[in-house]
Amino acid sequence: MKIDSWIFEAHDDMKHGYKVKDILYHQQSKYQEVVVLETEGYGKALYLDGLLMLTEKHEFFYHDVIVHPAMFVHKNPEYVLIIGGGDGGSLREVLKHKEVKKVDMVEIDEKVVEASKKFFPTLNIGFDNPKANIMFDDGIKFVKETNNKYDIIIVDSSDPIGPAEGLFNEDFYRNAYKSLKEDGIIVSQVESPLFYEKFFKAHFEMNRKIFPIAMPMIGFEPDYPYGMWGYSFLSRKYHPLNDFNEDKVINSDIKTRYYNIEVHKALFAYPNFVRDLIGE
Ligand code: SPD
Repeated sequence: MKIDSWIFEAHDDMKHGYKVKDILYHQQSKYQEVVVLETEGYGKALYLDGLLMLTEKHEFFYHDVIVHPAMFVHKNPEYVLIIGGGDGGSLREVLKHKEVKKVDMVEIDEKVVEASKKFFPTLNIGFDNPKANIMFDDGIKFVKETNNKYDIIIVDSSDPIGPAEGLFNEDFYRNAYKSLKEDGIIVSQVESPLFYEKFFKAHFEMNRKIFPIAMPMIGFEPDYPYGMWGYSFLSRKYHPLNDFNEDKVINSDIKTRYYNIEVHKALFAYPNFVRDLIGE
């Protein structure tokens, strides 16, 4: 990865960049290149294999969406599994929910957690929480082998190339389905419908064969190319709108910077090209 006064996440026909002040961490782990930079205007940034995972300034857009809609729709989310999520952002948001009794986090790469512990004080606040159980293991293997049953599974992965590739295939989702209680919900990051159209379409075709409810959430995430970001809401029972009890949000003291009742509903309001992609 080339880093000088600018850093670019480069794709075939476009690139997305930030002005760099300093390189704080640059290591090749067993799995990927892990880089933490101090940027000029966006705080610290985490890159894995040259792809931007987050900036301190804007990570809340992503972590609010990957966590809160499912946590508020579920009637009593006590047991949560996070696959990936080594920066700690999803764990921080899950732990805001008082019903939570235990969070298992399965991160493949210890270096990502190490980088977060050293450089991301606003993200790493959950690692020492007594409800959090951090495991360094392969999430694919974990869901295949575990007998645990979770209320919520959050797949906070990197992109579908490199170590996270297997987190997007059918075997993984069939095993994850079995690791849910009968009213469990899975939320995954599924890239941008503008950028990975075929992948996005295939993800929902595949998951409609597994889950009674498999719906996209379309959010905004300025850290990523194009800004429009997709997540999947895969549910064994609860519908994200019909079973959404707004009072649960109104009566909660959880502070969020992006998520609210109207944003929750808007995540399921699809532009026409997304409707076409998912065959609606
Ligand atoms: N293109 C970037 C997709 C990365 C999604 N995961 C981000 C991890 C933040 N916890």
